[in-house]
Amino acid sequence: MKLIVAVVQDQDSNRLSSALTKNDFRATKLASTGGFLRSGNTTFLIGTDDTLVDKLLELIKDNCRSRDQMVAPVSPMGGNADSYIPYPVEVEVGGATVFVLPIEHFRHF
Ligand code: 2BA
Repeated sequence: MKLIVAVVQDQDSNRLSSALTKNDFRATKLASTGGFLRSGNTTFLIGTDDTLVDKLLELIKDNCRSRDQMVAPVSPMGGNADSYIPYPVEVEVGGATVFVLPIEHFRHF
C-alpha cells in the first residue's frame, strides 16, 4: 500500500475530488499554505493499493494544470535584505506536487 500526498492548487481541488470519488479512490483533503507564495493550496492524502498508483497519478495529472502566478514583494521586516526582490515576479505553479510514500501498516476500524 502507498500513501500519496498531493499538493494542488485550490482551483483544481473540486475537480480532482470528483474524479477521485468517481474512480473509487478514498481521499482526505487538507487546507494548506504554500511556503513560498504563502497563499492557500490543497493537500490530498490518498491511501491506495500499489497496483493503482499509476492510475492515480494519471488522474491527478489530468485534473491539475499549471498556472502562472505573480509573487508580490514582501518587505524583509527586520530580516535579511539580501534575498529581497523589490518587484513582483512570475512563477509557474503546479499542476501538482506529488509524494509517494510506502505504508508499513494500514488498519481501518
Ligand atoms: P509554494 O511554496 O507557495 O510555491 C509556489 C511556486 O513557487 C512553486 O510551484 C514554484 O514554482 C515556486 N517556488 C517555490 N519555492 C521557490 C523558491 N525557493 N524559489 C523560486 N521559486 C519557488 P510548485 O513547485 O508547483 O509548488 C506548488 C506548491 O507545492 C508549493 O507552494 C508548496 O506548497 C508545495 N511544494 C512544492 N515543492 C514542495 C516540497 N519539496 N515539499 C513540500 N511541499 C512542496
